[in-house]
Amino acid sequence: MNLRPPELSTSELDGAATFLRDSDEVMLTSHVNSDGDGVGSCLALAGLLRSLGKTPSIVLQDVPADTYSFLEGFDAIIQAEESATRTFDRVIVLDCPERERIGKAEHLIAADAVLLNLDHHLANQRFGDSNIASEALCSTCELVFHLASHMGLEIDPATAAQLYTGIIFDTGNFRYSLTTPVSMEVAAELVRRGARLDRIADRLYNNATFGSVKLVGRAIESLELHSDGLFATLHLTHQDMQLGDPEAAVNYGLMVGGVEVSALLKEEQPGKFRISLRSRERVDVSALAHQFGGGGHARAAGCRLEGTADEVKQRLHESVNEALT
Ligand SMILES: [Mn+2]
Repeated sequence: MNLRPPELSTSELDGAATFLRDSDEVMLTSHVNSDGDGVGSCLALAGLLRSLGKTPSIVLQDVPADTYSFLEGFDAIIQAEESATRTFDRVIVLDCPERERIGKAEHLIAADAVLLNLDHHLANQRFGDSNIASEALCSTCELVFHLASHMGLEIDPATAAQLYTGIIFDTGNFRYSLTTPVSMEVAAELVRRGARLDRIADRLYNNATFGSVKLVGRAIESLELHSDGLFATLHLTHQDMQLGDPEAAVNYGLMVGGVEVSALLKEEQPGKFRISLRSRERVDVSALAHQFGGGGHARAAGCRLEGTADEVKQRLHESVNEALT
């Protein structure tokens, strides 16, 4: 079954396929604080490379969330700091728009290494020696599926589960605007190949800690509206953050009718905030996050800001107002 979208050219896929076939010992990495798509795509591509007789190593700056530990190969992921004694001269960077965002995994890349970059972010900088960065794809996992199909590689149930995980993570269960008919068809094909959709959804969405669920309540308590109800903020203090990390709380801002942008301020260190941004339709929050050194997608993005909570809200508020005019 050929599901490939027209935006993905045969020559691009051929280039990536040649890179994979010419690799032997190869490092796979993704952006810092890797998410479901980064982890899923690294694990899936590693499995596909092994099926070609290659020796892939997944190296990430941060140990991924335990949420993903049910995926095959999770335990073999190497944390960048632990193994900086060796370097790789062939590297595949997945789901990462800028080379800087791989963080400490950079230490394991040889100075003259050849890089393949596989991604779907809007602002991808094409920093690889070969690149596929198509915004027509819902996720890097979808891209890995098209690449595997193009190469005629078999997708076994473990690979199907890894790819399906990234697709539902990045599409918010097929709700965000980057979901295409093709991404749904790819997901259906992965279910056909053995991805257990009930089990995967349960692991991803019903697996939070007690503290994180309680924290959603605190975040909702902190909900404020600005700009005549167009901009919502939620704020978790440094003290709150000791209980957990309720990323999904940002979505409660958008549940209020009329809100165009929702921002969740998480004070990870005193005076240092990690900001999650979500938008309905009018504002490209990846552009907004980019103003503050962050990035992401048009409807979901993030950045970091320093100051008091009020100062941070004010700066975000000004940028949102600018974006709305
Ligand atoms: Mn992604």
